[in-house]
Amino acid sequence: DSFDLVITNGICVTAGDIAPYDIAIKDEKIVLLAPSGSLADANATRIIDAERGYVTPGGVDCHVHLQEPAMFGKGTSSDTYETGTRSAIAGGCTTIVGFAPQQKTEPSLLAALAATHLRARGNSYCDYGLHLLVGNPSPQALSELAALRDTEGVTSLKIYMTYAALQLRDDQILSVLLAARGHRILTMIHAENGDVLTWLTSQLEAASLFAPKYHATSRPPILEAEATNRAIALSSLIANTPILLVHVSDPGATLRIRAAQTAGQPIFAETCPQYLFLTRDDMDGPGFEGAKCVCSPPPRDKESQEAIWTGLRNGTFTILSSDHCPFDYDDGESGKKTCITEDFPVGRFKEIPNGIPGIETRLPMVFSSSSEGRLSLTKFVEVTSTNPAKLYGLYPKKGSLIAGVSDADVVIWYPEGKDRKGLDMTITNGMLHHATDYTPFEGRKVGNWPRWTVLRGRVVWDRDGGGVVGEKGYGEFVKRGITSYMLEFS
Ligand code: DUC
Ligand code: ZN
Ligand code: ZN
Ligand code: ZN
Repeated sequence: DSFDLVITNGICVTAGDIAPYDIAIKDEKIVLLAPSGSLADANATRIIDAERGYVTPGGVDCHVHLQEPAMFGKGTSSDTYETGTRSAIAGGCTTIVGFAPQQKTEPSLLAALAATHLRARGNSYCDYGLHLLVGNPSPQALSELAALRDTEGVTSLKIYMTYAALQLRDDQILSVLLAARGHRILTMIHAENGDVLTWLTSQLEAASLFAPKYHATSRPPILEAEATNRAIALSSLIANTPILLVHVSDPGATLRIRAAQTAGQPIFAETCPQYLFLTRDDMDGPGFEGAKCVCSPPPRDKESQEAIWTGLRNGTFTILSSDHCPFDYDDGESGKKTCITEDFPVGRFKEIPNGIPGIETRLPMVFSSSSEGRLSLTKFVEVTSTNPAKLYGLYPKKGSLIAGVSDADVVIWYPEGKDRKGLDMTITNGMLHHATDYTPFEGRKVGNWPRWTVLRGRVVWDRDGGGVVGEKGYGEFVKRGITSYMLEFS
């Protein structure tokens, strides 16, 4: 038999175990797992010697904003589908799920989806799915859920409890949850109390407090905990409809989520690298640099970081996504994070687009933490690949290394130990492949990086042999099924 690609001499890590075996790939699929070294001389078009480096399933990042029209009123995405997905594969991520945003003035979800397909199609380096971002839960929109699921392969929605342009009232949230439940569609919720943070923002502005660091003051942790609690309460009213709380940053919110899970409610939660690696002090940088770390919810304090790590370890958080939501710091007119004007010489936190880039740094930063004992390697794979694939109906095509079943999406890391070529690197924006003019993680050390990224059997990233060697357009739209987790709650 001849294979397209063999990966020999690697130490494979899945959510279930760590073991040395060889992987054979044919026609875009993993077709065989065999004892380590046994395929070293196999008949294959290409053989990669992993040199005892770890081999993991390709990363699955299900919270990525690319090329969305200005939804929050300010800022233009600094990455397109092309540049964002190029950045993804260079960081070991082989599948993303982006957002198709429906504006408040737009009655149809299907129309919003079609508009996003036009931006993404033919432009992606990695495989991708789409969530519907519901800005207007009109009767028409909610009547389209069946078609979304059965025809379009879209099985999840995102709704907001904040942002004037998107914020839903509680009764609207209930309508969305009820409709979603009927079709076993998963609802993602951005839980911050929008009315209160708008009021706090006016208070700060009235006191002439405009600097980036006041972004954190305007969004204290209790706003997130309150809205998280409310979202959980609303989901319980609809016979415990499963929900996913996105980008959780606050220990109080985390405790509430854990309590609901302990009580048997189907509550899922996501966190992001910014809540593990940044604090609010990073928004107090020199000059206006603090704007580079402005995202919502804002990074919190050191103790909160510890609580979020604990929540990852103990399973409160099902997934870890990047929430890549990029805006240039200072490039061109639109989308700038610097909003310094004559009237506002220290800028104006209220005008800073909320969101940071991180699609490429997510896996290396969190993987490196495992060598510091923060997260086991199996847990790393679970929260960055396997669980996102299960949660969003991509499993077992994505998120694992199952012979005969899984797509051949694989990341090969550098061998650990002496002569660790490529290890102990310092992140700089210059080495990244997005189009954004900064990274909030500039200067941070990482202990490893994807050496090769393989997408459906093709090497698309070869760090020592050309860098990005994949092509735009090779990435395919993936129709998703019903969340694996919801099958338990039918
Ligand atoms: N929410 C997100 O999910 N991404 C960036 C901005 C925001 O508030
Ligand atoms: Zn194909
Ligand atoms: Zn959000
Ligand atoms: Zn987001």
